Amino acid sequence: SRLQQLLNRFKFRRVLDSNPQTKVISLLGRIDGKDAIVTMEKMHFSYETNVFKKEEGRNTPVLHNCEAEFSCLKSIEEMREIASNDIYYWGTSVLKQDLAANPTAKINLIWPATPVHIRKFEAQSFHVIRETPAIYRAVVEPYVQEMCSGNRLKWVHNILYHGAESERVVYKDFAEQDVPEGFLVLPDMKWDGVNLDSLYLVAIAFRSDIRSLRDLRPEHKPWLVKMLNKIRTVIPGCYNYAIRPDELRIFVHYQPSYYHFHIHIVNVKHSGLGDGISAGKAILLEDIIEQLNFLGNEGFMGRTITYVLGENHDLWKRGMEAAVLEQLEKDGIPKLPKAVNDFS
Ligand code: M7G
Repeated sequence: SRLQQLLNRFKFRRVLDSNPQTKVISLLGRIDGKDAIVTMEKMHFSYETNVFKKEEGRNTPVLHNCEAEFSCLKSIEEMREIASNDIYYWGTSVLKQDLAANPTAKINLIWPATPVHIRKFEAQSFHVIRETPAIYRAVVEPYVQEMCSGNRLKWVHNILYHGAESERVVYKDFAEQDVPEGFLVLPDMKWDGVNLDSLYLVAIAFRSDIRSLRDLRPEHKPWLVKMLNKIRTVIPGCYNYAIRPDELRIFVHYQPSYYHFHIHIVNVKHSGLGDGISAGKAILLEDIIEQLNFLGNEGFMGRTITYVLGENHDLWKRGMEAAVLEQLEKDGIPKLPKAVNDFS
């Protein structure tokens, strides 16, 4: 495969980040002289599966809940006991792997990676910041405009208009493809496509006038409600009803990485996603819809939004750092005492 060929030419430079809890490591390197980011994630276990089975005397198949072929214990191939003590036993094992049903790891490659990508993946410090409408207009909007130009949204346009990943689209809302209300749903790049416990889909709107949460106004409410309900109606069926509508965490990021309106759809069980679903980053679509009842005509454009921003994000140096210092002072939060470095 093309991915395999590219990875074969990968020349390692350094580790960008490594997280033993999420079992994710991100490496920076070069392929053919251009920057490349490889992210590897150890996959979770599978246990149960849902299948429809034909039963005697019925003409509609019945949904069966059963143990998956590669469920945790069934897949043990080799085993070594480390120790035991009283009623406690522990050891390590090698599990049977299968590329389709039980892969070992998920691998993402971004190539050629831009400096914005590299900074996003790199370990960094985060700050809670308050973005007022005035700061949005002065600092963020010009940045958003820059991010909308150039090639950064190419992958989105490829999906919407050029058939990229088309065989993976699980739902497409079409009256006509170019109807501004339309959207489609497909597996997110973050999902391994196998394990439903970590189900991660992304819904992408066809319209391009909504760059982020900030552009949402009360007139968009019916459209958002329609998408929310369509998603909850259709997605469980796409996955054999192994997931219920109320087990989908449906949210939007602020700040997003890509300024074309899209919605994250994730199994509620799944929380091992870095900061992707934490407070200060993910906002439930339900809450967005509800807030539009109260925000007045300009919608989110008139609201102060508090969120978490990493120091590597361009917005930090472009004005957010200064804004935070100003806000802390205005709120009367005491300045930190100057620390002397005493490590020796
Ligand atoms: P975001 O909130 O703008 O950025 O969401 P984030 O990456 O910081 O969460 C964009 C979502 O689209 C993310 O969940 C990405 O994993 C996903 N995504 C990004 N790209 C480049 C692709 C792609 O090419 N295909 C698919 N299927 N998903 C993508």
